[in-house]
This record gives sequence, structure tokens and C-alpha cells, in this order.
Amino acid sequence: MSETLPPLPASVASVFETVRARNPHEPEFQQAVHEVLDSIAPVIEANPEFAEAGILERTVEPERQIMFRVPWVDDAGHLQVNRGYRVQFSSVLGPYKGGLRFHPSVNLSIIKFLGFEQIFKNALTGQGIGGAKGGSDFDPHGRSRGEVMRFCQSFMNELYRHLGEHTDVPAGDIGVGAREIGFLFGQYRKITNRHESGMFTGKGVQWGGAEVRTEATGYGAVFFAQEMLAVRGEDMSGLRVGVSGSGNVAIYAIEKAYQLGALPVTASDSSGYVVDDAGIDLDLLRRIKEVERGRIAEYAAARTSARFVEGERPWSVPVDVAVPSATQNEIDADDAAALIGNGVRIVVEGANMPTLPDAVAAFQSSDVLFAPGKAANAGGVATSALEMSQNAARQRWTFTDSEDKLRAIMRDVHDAAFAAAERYGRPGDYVVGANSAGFERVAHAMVAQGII
Ligand code: NDP
Ligand code: 2IT
Repeated sequence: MSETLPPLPASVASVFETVRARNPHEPEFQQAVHEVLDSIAPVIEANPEFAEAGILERTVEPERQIMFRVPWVDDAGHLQVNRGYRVQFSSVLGPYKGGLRFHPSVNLSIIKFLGFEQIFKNALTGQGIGGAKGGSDFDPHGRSRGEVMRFCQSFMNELYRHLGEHTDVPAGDIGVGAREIGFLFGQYRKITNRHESGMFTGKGVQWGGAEVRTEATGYGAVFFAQEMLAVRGEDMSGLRVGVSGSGNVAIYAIEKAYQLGALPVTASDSSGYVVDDAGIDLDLLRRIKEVERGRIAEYAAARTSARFVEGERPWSVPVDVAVPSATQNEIDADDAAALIGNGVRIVVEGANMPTLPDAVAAFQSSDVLFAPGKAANAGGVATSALEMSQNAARQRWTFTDSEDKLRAIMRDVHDAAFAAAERYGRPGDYVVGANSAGFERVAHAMVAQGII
């Protein structure tokens, strides 16, 4: 991947060369760093104190990265050994904050790209949270509840010593939802003998969780789309929406799209996608994916208006709005050409880095509104910060109040990205805007706090 990335401006090129030399086997991390450096070169040029303080050189190096053995015994009595990760990237704005991903594809490169992006995303939310990510190459698919619990307990047996409500606060991501968070939080309390609610977010609302955290990422992405459309005097009503994934982000993006009068017509998983011109039946999708933990093909089998396309992604389906909400690098240049050819008007990244760089460039040069994940999916972590506030104050806010706060935060994130894009001479470029606005906040804090 990094060989195919275009040259960078002189003010940031040498930092990228160091990253490439130091992390030669980490293509996703290189891709994420390249995008940020490309965007923020004008910020570096306009602020000589950032170069003097070595902001870039320090930002691309995690403060700490932890890798550990996770041994557990499966239902057949066999020993399994997975690898666990936590990359604590930046604490300049607050305790390390970011999700845990359990998926067989997880490796250091993926956790580092996610942790790096999290720094700027979290800064953009305006909440006092640093950036981190973690996870494991454990695959929860097909595992019994007991196996998932034993894995989570073993994972926490090591990770607990690095966590704490004022130190590092994980949450969910791919493969880590309310069930896994329950087991992880329970084991943390067992080991430490402290009821420290604020050391994990995404908890069940009955045991310290916050209203709207479950919905926040998908809802927030659609709120972000609304803000972008409002700049053009448009709204979501009547638009056809193409969503990928069928997990937490996808389900709540679909729900909010319906609430705003749009028609979501696709969903997917790693086996293929479904298209349903009558509109995705959300109750059916949730039953199959959340309750039965089944496959997306079962959706099409249960609904006559839908068909399943095996082994493909949903981007050849004509839509006005695309919300990639599965995983990284799921829209390539061919997918972008298909979406543009079918008249897509707005692409909103619910997932982290789902769009490859040449696909981003294609959208931007075709006048498609493009929202990078750092801005568009920031509602999840922003609501995590609201959960931390409620835990610290021993309060519970209502669903309506929490959703209003999320909507206001997404408006602020949009406006910060929009304004920074204008300030740096790239009006309407939300990639430059989000990266610059997030980076400025981090860089000013790093200058103020000295060389650490
Ligand atoms: P879930 O585990 O709930 O759902 C993930 C969905 O994506 C599933 O449908 C899964 O299908 C699919 N998927 C995962 N990996 C792949 C793959 N390699 N190829 C094709 N499909 C895949 O995760 P989330 O909804 O929480 O996360 C989705 C994305 O959103 C991720 O990029 C995550 O980093 C990002 N995100 C999540 C936030 C959150 O609060 N949860 C916050 C911000 C961003 P299958 O079951 O077949 O694997
Ligand atoms: O990518 C992300 O922002 C998340 N998975 C959510 C992180 C969090 O701490 O809520």
C-alpha cells in the first residue's frame, strides 16, 4: 500500500519516511499517517512552533504499546492462545480512550492505525479524552457464551493493570458489544476490588452505562450527513441510503435514516450483501444479527423483496447516500466509480478508514460530499465521554437529553471541520478540515505541556 501512496509536501515528507522505515510491515498504519500528514502540511507551515516542538515526530510514535498472551480453554477442552493489544497513543488531552476490536484480522498495524485516528477524532469531539485502541485476533463468531466469557476474562487478567478511569478507558468496536463489555468489566472489578464504573464505556444502561451510547455512532453519522446536506439547503428525506455492515454502527445508522425520512436499502456482512428495494426491515435484521447472531443471507431468505449477493460489497446498488459501516478499506476505486456512476451525492464513513485514498480522491473530484470517519463516526466516542461524565457524577441522563447532546456535538464537529477547511483554503474538503481541526487541538496542547 505505502508504495502506491502519492508523494507528500516537503514539510511533512521526512516524518513519513521515518514512519515507513520504522514500521515496514504496517500498511494500514502507514495509510492512516499518510492521510493525516497530507492534510495538515499547511497547519505545520502556518505554525512554526509545531515543528520546533517536534509535534509530528512525537505524534506518530505511540506513547506506549502493549502486546500480551491470552490463553484460554475452549468447550472441547483444548488450549487456545490469542494475542492481545493495547496501543496507548496519546494522553495529551485526557485519559487514553478508544475501543477494543476482536476479529481474526487484528494485528499491530490495524490497532495502530485505529489508535492514531482516535487521537484526532477524540480531539474533534471537544471532550477531554486521549487516543488509544486495543483488541485481539480472537474471533467470537461461532464461539459459545462460555468461551467468549473465558476469553474476555483471560484478556482482562493482563490488561487490567494498564486501565483505570483516569488512565485508560476502553469501549467496544468490531466483535466487542454489550456481552463482551459485561464480561470484561466484571473481570476488572473482580481483580481490582473497585467498582470503578468510568473505566469502561458502552456498559449496559442497568449497570452504569449511558443512554444513547449504543445508538451513538450510527445516529451520529446520520446527524453528520444532515449537517452536510443542510449546508446545501437539502435534507435526508426521500433519499436512498446504502449501508454496509450489519453490526452496531450499521443498525443504528439505518434506524436514524428511517427516522429522518430516508430509505435504507442495503446491509452486509463478511459473506456478502442484501439489497431490499422495499427498505431494510430493521426488526428482521436485528433479530437475525443481534439475537440469533446469524448471517446476512438469512435476511434475504426471510423476505421476498430482498436478494442476497454472495461475496460482494453493496456499492453497485444505486443510492444517494452511502454509509460504509463495516470495516477498513471496503470502498476501492472501482466501488467509487460505481457509486459515482449511479449518482451518489454523499458518502459518510460510519466505519474507520473504509475508503481507500484513490476512492476518496474520486469522490472529491466528482463533487460528492465526503465525510471522513474521524468526524462522521465521532458520535460514538463523544457519547462515551458523556458516559464517563455521568459515572463521575453518579448521574443518569435521559435518552432525550443525551440524544440532544449528541446532535449538538455532531453539529460542533461538523462546524469545526467545515471552518478549518475554509481556513486552510480547501472549502468543502472535510478530510482536510477534520484532520486540521483535530490536529491543531492536539498540537497546541503538546506545545503547552513540553517535550514529554
Ligand atoms: P460490529 O462487530 O457490531 O459489526 C461489524 C460489521 O461489519 C458486521 O456486520 C461484520 O460482519 C462486518 N465486518 C467486519 N469485518 C469485516 C470484513 N473484514 N469484511 C466484511 N465485513 C466485515 O462492529 P461495529 O458496528 O461496532 O463497527 C463497524 C465499524 O465502525 C468499524 O470500522 C469500527 O471501527 C467503526 N466504529 C465503531 C464504533 C462503535 O462505537 N462501535 C465507533 C466508531 C467507529 P461479520 O459478522 O461477517 O464479521
Ligand atoms: O472507533 C471508535 O471511535 C470506537 N470504537 C469507539 C471508542 C470509544 O471509546 O467509545
